[in-house]
Amino acid sequence: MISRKFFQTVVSASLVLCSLPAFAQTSNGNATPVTDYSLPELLITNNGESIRTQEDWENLRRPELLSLFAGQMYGRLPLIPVEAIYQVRELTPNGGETDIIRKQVEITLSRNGETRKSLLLMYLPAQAEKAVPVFLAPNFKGNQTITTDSAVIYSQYSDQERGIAQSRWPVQTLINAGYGLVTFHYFDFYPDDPNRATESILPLFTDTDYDKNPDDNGQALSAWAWGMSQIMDYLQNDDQVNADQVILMGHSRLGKAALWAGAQDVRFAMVISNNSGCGGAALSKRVYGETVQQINNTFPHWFCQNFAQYNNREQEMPFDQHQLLALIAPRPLYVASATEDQWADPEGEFLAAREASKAYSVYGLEAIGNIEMPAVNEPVQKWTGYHIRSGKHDVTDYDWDNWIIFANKWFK
Ligand code: GTR
Repeated sequence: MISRKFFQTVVSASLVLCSLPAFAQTSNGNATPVTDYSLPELLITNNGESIRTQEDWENLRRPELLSLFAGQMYGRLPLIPVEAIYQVRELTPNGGETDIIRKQVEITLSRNGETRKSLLLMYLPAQAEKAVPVFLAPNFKGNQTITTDSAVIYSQYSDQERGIAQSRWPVQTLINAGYGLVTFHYFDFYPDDPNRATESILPLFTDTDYDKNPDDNGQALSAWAWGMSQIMDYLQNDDQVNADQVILMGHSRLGKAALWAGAQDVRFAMVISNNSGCGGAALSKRVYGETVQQINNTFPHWFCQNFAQYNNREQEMPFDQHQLLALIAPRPLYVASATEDQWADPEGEFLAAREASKAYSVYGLEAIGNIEMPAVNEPVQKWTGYHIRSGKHDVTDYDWDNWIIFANKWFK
């Protein structure tokens, strides 16, 4: 639990940002006012010191914020190394017929007498003369669902049909742009069900009985983020991948996990959040769309137990999601929203990204800055990027095209 003194310090350091009320549509169609709220300061430490330099940000404020998110929201996992074995299960080099290399790598992770496996599906440009930048993006339904390619090995926890999710995965577009794609089924690290914790990676470290665990123990979001870092370990060992140019992309709940992974693990060179909403890029204190109570009740296995203390108490939270986005600084960050995804609060996602610009300014970098919310389908791309596209909660070619343009700014 946070101490009262700490809480008061943070509250007194708050900045009143919004005293509207603006009116908003929630997913059930009710117009609800966005309540008055104030955001905890980004660049003032718990002791009230102002952060002006890169060193102070990295040595003082960044660790405080990381610890707050770990202790109060996403939970902690022990930073104990596990034994990792990498095995190439299938490799199709360019046989003259295609410009794509397909590679499927199994990662076996062991500790504490427990073993878990994750299967990576990789597509890489065959013409590349050197190691390539890659998008690392978990999939929802199994590797075989992202393409109709019949050589793709089924992910262990999925029997869903080949190709059913292919509209979200423009493999050829990525290859043409010179990028590789690395994907895996997120169930590999925690099958997304509160009753399946024993099948997750948690038993490698800890008891899965919630009652026996400290309230800051990580659950599914932590496990997914941890998995992303394990994959990063593998990518650092793969000569065909430029491990200094790994772009982590996650959609929706996987956008939440990608942000948490990117915040903790600075090896990810760029992070993209797509429609990540509550617990992702959206400000919780706006209480617009999905609320803290709704997310904790529907998904009791996502966050740590401590997070439930903020159910219906968003204004008492000593942190908010602009601070999570700031933890990506100085690395490029892109936040994407969709007009029909009001459940994820597009404006709250934008405002968090805008506030996070302050952390980039500490590095002298021009992030999206203090602008108004951009018009629909008019991306803003500075050191950080943002767009709101027309349409629903989804991953579309429009999103990928803009992420490629953004990635090209840094990696080409
Ligand atoms: C919803 C959830 C959101 C988002 C979404 C998804 O049911 O309320 O927070 O994570 O699922 O992951 O598709």
